[in-house]
Amino acid sequence: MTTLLEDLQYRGIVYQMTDEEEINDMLEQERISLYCGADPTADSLHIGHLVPFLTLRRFQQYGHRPVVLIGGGTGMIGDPSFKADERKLLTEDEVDANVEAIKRQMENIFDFSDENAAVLVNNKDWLKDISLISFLRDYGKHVGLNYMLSKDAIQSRLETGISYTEFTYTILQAIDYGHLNKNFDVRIQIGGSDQWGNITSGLELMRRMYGTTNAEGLTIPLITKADGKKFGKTESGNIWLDRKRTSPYEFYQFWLNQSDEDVIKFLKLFTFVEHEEIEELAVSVEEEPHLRKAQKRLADEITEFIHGSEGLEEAKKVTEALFSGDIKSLDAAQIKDALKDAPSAEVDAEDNTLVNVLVNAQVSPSRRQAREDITNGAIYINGERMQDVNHEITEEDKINGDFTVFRRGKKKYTIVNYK
Ligand code: 383
Repeated sequence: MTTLLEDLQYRGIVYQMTDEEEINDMLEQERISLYCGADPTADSLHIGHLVPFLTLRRFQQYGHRPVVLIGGGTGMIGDPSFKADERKLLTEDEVDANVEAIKRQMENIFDFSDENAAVLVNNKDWLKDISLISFLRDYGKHVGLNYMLSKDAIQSRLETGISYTEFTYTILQAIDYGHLNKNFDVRIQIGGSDQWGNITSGLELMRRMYGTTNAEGLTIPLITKADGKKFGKTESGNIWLDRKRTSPYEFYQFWLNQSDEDVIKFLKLFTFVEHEEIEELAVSVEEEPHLRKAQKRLADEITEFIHGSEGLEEAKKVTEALFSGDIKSLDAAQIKDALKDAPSAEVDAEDNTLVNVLVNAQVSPSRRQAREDITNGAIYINGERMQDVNHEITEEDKINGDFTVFRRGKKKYTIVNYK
């Protein structure tokens, strides 16, 4: 049997550990509690949050208890770690609303019911009661200024500027670790590599305040891509877990489109697929890359995990419809979603001969070409071939009485709206 730490190492999940031997002993000999936090800076998590929280789940599968922290208190301040600029403060109402939204997402990711059920906490519950005098006397007194200034995570900000507010952030996260260690017996804090400074601040504060020596920290590497581009971003921005921000189809496509160079690494980091199967998929990437088996497995696994089996089915249905051209099987919202990146045009509803619409919407470059395209069978209206040069666009050709999807040739889609 692989140990938990061996599994994490196989998957490339471990970047730094305060004490590898201690951590391994703890994990092998005891059932411990450990935590990871997220600040409610938006009303959804994005895939940049996934690896740390999936890692918490891996610990849960090995019998440990995850404590999931949502930073309703720290979210009022803003973590400066490796951030180029000062954050704009959110209002308390905004933060509270974001906390609720993220809570719901966490509830989908973790098991809150079994034996070593996950626990969800909000640091506003304890941070809000600390008075200014207590903050300065009871906590601040144990934190050396040189120590804080030496942290990599804020070094760059010393040049560009950092407010006292954000500078203090690390003390709040340190207070959290102490609180969770005392009240929930939390022994490890995990986070992305950007959190190393905050995690070690916590250990330092606990050692000084309470003499704690049985707590550790572990960080996860920054996720990189073989092409050097930033992971997790597309043209349209972040890939979010909230389906209203990133649809299951778009989410699925994101994973399906990962390169052969990256796909095995991502299978290890983002899925619970067993080592043996991952190795088989690695062989498949080498020997039969055109089948894209690894990409399909990756996309299936994560989409189902985040959006459930219905979400995955929907994503596949849209993918399939677009591939076969049978878009009639989709509803209006699914079509818009599938063709989000396709060009769209607005044409005069009165000027409704097919030839004119094709030219005005720039589907075909000229009237002559449009007629040729039609007779050649290259033009599709809502997925159905149209070979009548004299066709006129009527209400029947409008999906929901609203828009028409034209296709020229195999793949060139255009969405046409009417004015
Ligand atoms: C707050 C209070 C705690 C412990 C942690 C926090 C949040 C932490 C933070 N984390 C990031 C976030 O919220 O800012 N100060 O967006 C991200 N995390 C995780 C991981 C990551 C980090 O939520 O590297 C990516 O997802 O640590 O950037 O007591």
